[in-house]
Amino acid sequence: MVDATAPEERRNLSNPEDCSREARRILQDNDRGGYTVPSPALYPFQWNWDSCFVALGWATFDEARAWQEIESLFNAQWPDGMVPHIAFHREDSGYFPGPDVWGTESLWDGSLAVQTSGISDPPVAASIALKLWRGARDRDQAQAAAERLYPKLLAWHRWFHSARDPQSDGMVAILHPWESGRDNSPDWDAALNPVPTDGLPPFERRDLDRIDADQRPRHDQYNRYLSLILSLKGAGYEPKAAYDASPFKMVDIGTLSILRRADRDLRHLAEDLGHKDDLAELQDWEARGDAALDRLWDEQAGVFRSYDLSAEAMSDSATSASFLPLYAGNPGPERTARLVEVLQRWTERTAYPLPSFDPGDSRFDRLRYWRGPTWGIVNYMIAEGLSENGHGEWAARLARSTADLVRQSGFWEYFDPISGRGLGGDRFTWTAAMWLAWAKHFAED
Ligand code: 9WN
Repeated sequence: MVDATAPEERRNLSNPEDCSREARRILQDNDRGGYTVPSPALYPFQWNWDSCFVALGWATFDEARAWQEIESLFNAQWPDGMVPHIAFHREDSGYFPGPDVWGTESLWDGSLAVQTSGISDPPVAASIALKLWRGARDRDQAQAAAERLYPKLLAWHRWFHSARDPQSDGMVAILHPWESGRDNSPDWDAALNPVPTDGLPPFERRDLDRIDADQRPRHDQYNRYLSLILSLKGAGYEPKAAYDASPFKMVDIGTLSILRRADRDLRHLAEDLGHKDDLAELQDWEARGDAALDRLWDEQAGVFRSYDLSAEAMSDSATSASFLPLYAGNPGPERTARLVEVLQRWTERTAYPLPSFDPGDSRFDRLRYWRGPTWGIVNYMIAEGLSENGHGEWAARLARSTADLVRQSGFWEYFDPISGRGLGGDRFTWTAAMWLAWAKHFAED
């Protein structure tokens, strides 16, 4: 089982230069030739939003490699525009559920370039592509890459706004907790309860070979994850059939916020590249996104929440994703101030913010995956939103917290928000990327 970083390594990482050297090495060690794996033993394939964040890290020392990271992800895009959450470029039996469980090999007359999962991931790609494009030193390379990517990004966003929003009211749904990237968040507890688990085929989790069980989702959740995959697979992953068949239909406040920002950033990319004909469609998506975000504001609690479309009920939890509407754009000064009040309360209870779940809630669990621990990528997005909404001091605080965690504990997948102990996978690529592209600038002597 993995545990805290060796003391010697920790000493080395207290120096920011050594930290940056190690972060670059982590990306290089996990480069599989055009794509980067999150952590080789735990997640040996290409993950969608991981690759996007990782591209920001590559861009700090190898711009060509950064573009290649995003382009390799879009090589796995489905003909209907969906970009899967995992691309299984090579065989590896070390992860469950692998390609055999997803069974996407025969789809599209077997024409997929790589085997993939059958669900998507939070669409950060357009926002990352815009950052790469606007910050690029090699303009010719950036022009060519952005032109190649743009139609693919547009097709993916079209897929979200049609396949996952059949009412066209902006309430874009996820059909599996893994699509949120926040697998076992308390946001999904109530909606997962009715998911049937009778008659599931036996399966063997591989994550528990490597990580302590108290840092991972519980088994009853894995049963439900598998049951949902089988329901989508049974519908042939056909968008309408899958949407109708899925017992889990959530408007995730995280995905909705990320998509809202990505629609705006894709519009900026369209403007920069001169794709004027697409602007009206993009603006329409932005307006729908605003309307949906507005519906998810809880005035009494002063936070945004997710929404269960099947039960027609707001989720009963406030999670770190409740702050992502700051990243989406501009929630307005009053709502922003209310969110900052909640942020203040949460950080009073945790030395290393931002916890992924309300530390005052009885279900808070400082070790268990998305039910308490702090994640660097979430801190990054919320900090972007805070700084753009006039709260630079708070943004810097989250960046310093992330930098301290890395320097004290190492490049872990996630961290105990109370002790700062590293959790999950070690030498994790998106944590390395967040250091290089962002947190290192806030490291204090
Ligand atoms: C399922 C790769 C991924 C991240 C997710 C994180 C975790 C997978 C798992 O790892 O999810 O997709 O098996 O636990 O929750 O955000 O993209 O790092």
